[in-house]
Amino acid sequence: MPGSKAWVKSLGQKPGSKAGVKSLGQSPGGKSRGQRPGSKAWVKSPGSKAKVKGLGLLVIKCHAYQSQRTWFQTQYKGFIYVNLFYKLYNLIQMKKVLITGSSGLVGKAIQNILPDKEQYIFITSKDADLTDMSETKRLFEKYKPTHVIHLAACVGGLYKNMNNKVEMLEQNLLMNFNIVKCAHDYKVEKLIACLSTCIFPDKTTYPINEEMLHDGPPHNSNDCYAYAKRMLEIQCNAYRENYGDNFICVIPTNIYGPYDNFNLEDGHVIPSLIHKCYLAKKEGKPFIVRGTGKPLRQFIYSEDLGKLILWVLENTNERSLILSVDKEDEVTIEHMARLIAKEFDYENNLFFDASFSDGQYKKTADNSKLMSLYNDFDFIAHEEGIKKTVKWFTNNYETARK
Ligand code: NAP
Ligand code: GFB
Repeated sequence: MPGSKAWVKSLGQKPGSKAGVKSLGQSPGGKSRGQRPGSKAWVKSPGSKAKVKGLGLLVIKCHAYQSQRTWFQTQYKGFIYVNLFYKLYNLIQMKKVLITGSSGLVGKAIQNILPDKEQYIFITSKDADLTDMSETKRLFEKYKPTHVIHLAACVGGLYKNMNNKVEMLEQNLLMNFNIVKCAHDYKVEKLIACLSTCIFPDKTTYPINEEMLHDGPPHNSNDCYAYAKRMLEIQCNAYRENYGDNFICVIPTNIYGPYDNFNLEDGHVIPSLIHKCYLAKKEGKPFIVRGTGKPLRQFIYSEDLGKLILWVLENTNERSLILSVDKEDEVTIEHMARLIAKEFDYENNLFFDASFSDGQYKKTADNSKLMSLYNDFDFIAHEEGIKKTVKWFTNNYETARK
């Protein structure tokens, strides 16, 4: 076959050489032996100049092909060496990023966007109950992480916070205390702890920024969760000041996206309303939105937040940083409820039940510090984020948390 080693080998021989002649002789329907290529008769025969030119071109092509092949082989070998070197470099760098809460909304988003997961260790409560110090220690002993992204928490929407204050306080206090202490004891190079804008003071001026965290009590609907998160910030700062540990806090606003908790009672507003609208449409019932729909929120899509957290891991050691869309993108609960109803083509069946609490009216966050560090970040539009989340939920209804 042309281009095959045998074929190239045969053609590589100079015309008139034994091998060359022999192979030529064998070509299907080949010429009679009298007009052997290169023989006087052959040279004299009509069109020989063209034949010679053709042959010449062929040889050049083969040589070109051969040198191309060699070039590719060299490149490929080069690629192997670079790849090997990169792997060795990472090994030497020994960067091991332990991510707690990996099965959650934000943890899954980070897993989805990470091109190369080699350096990352994804932990869930099945690996270790982080409220238990001995289990947390065992985790650090086993993996000896160089970096930690601490996402694990006892999390829920307004109604879960209002009805499970002890759990929200104790679970989060224990997990956070154990993680920060182990991060120090195991000499972690960088810890990213995750707070929330709902922990800022309720009675304050807007927009709120990173420095205003302890300027007053949080909203009473989530005060226990809020104080547990405030203690996490205090603990990180204590290690920064006393030991110079690079422990930093990121502060997201309300997050939504695939893999969220779509529980009708405990979930945050967007996943709960997506589930409610799904059922309302299926059963032909009214789509009930709790409260007045007037409260204001800034919503960030989970994968946008994932990208920002990975960016923080590599690019900044700011003590605390709000991760949010602009304050101009703050919207009412009603606005998001109508986007959801539109996705289900169920707009005309949406009603508000003001007998339910509205919770905090607003918690407008100032993202100018983030924008001063990363000003061209492209946040996904609410319409597109809701479309993706509704699609994910309807496609994964059987397995979704609910
Ligand atoms: P999530 O979906 O509820 O996931 C929570 C994660 O924590 C899960 O992976 C869970 O593991 C793990 N976890 C819970 N209890 C644990 C325990 N005792 N031991 C070990 N792991 C445990 O949470 P999320 O919405 O992704 O939130 C991620 C972070 O962002 C949290 O720190 C949260 O406070 C913060 N935040 C969330 C929002 C929001 O709107 N969702 C807003 C601002 C800040 P299992 O699945 O194995 O139980
Ligand atoms: O996301 P969410 O539960 O919590 O949103 P917060 C609550 C707002 O959505 C309130 C309205 O104004 C509710 O009246 N809402 C309407 C609903 N329908 C529903 C529904 O079916 N379910 C829910 N959950 N809300 C949380 C804190 O505050 O913010 C958490 O409690 C956490 O600790 C989270 O930090 C980010 O935005 O009010």
